[in-house]
Amino acid sequence: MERKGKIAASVMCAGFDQVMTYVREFEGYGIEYLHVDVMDGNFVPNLAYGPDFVKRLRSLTDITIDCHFMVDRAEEKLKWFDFQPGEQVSLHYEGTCHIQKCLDYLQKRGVRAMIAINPGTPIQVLEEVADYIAGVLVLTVNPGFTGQKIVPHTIEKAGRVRKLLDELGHPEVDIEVDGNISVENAAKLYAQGADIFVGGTSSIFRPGDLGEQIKAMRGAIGW
Ligand code: S6P
Ligand code: MG
Repeated sequence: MERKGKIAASVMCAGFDQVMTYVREFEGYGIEYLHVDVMDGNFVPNLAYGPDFVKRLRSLTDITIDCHFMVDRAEEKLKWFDFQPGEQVSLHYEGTCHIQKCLDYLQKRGVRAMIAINPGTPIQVLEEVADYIAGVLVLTVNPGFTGQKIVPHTIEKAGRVRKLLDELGHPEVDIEVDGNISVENAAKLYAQGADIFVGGTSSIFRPGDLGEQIKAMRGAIGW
């Protein structure tokens, strides 16, 4: 059966005044996730979205929240958000001393717990947490900002992550990719086994017709 990639639209790329206009359009186009970047100014040199924003967004749409935590001491901040069953939350390996405990906490609440790995994070860290995750978020840029260029080796790294997860007996664990996911890069990452693609300024938020941008992205990921 053909594998159909999913799109997680990055809310940070919408502009604060346009968020709900985009969300209504995304609903019409069947976009699977809203990717919400949480940044604390320490783990990454930028600030973005907190618990009140996520709570309000959740109340306004049925599109599933996909929350990307870029924070230090994630074990504390996680509890500020009332994550719901079925939602997706990714935590960086380096964002807490208690990564397994945090992933287990989320999983036990029915949340799709994901581990996020930076371009420089060794994939072997997955060996210790593969039983506690629904997915791996492979950062294809060093996180913090929109509009960056892909770190080239992360394309084949996504393939190595797929192979390792399969070897560990976890073919069901999804791979999400985030950062400069243009249509061209999405096609390459899809070929490496990626399942969920963060749509940002490189793809669906490019100037032009949103429907056409989404169609081009879908075309690159197995639709
Ligand atoms: C930034 C964040 C990302 C961006 C998204 C932007 O580090 O984690 O989710 O919002 O990657 O997409 P683009 O196409 O501008 O790189
Ligand atoms: Mg992100």
